[in-house]
Amino acid sequence: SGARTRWFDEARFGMFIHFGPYAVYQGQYGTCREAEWIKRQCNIPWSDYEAKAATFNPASFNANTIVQMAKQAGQKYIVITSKHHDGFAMWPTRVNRWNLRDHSGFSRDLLRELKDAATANGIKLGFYYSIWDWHDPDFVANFPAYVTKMKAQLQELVTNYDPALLWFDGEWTETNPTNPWSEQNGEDLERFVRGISPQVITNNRIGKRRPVDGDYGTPEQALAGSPPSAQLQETCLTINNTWGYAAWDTNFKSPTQLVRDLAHLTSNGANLLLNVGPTPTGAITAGQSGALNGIGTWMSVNGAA
Ligand code: FUL
Repeated sequence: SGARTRWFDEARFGMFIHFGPYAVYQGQYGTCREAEWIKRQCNIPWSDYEAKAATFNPASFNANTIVQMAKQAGQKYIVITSKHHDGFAMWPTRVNRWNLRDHSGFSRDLLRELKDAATANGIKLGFYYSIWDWHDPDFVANFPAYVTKMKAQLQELVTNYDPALLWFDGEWTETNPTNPWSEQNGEDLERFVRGISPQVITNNRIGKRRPVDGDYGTPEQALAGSPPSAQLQETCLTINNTWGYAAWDTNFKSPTQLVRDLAHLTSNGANLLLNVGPTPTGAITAGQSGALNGIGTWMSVNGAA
């Protein structure tokens, strides 16, 4: 795996993007506050969530602006949510109609735009893909049928967009005790995606986070020196508190803090995947772009980018 994962090991710093129809709620449903988990944590009925998703109109999403923002901050790769736990596909999948093209008035293909802008700027693009799917009844009712659909979606993503990396999630049992995802499912999925793209990198949540699952470990919101590991490591952090957009979450870390976190992680051989959560129109808030700008300033002052 050495040659295959080299770019990732050298990249050190990437941008995570959490974007989906949950952003339309802006972090609030009645008095309940949540972000990308709002459907589940705030008990929103599917009828409400689907109606809200139909109004999703990310017209201000500008792939080039986002890529430039990442680039000036010194980030070498971007990982965007292609499908989060709500099951909503951000690309025009043929597997179902629960996707941005078929379930909204918005016809652009944001993943394609981001791929093109990233490629033009020498930035690698990866996709987050949630195994856990709240929307598809087969996740609970007929898991093998669900897995078949999941593979069909991944086949689309890998063949149509040639992602450099796949960031799986939702394999756990902590908040989902009946989650059927197994070590064997993970190994099978790894063979499947590698069969389509021999170069693609995967994180350890493709399986059950054993050191043999995928290419790298994924500490979340945790800086603490993970014990020396057999695997590459990538810590993911939010700039404020939430992954998805929440209008009330203005608790932004300072550039100083973020540079410190980056230095801490990279000096321990880990990558940092730093998240932004665009607003429902697809804009990056001043709090988040300001933080990235501040990191970029430090990078250029110190000759690091
Ligand atoms: C977690 C998810 O449940 C969160 O919503 C977020 O995507 C984070 C990066 O991973 O497992």
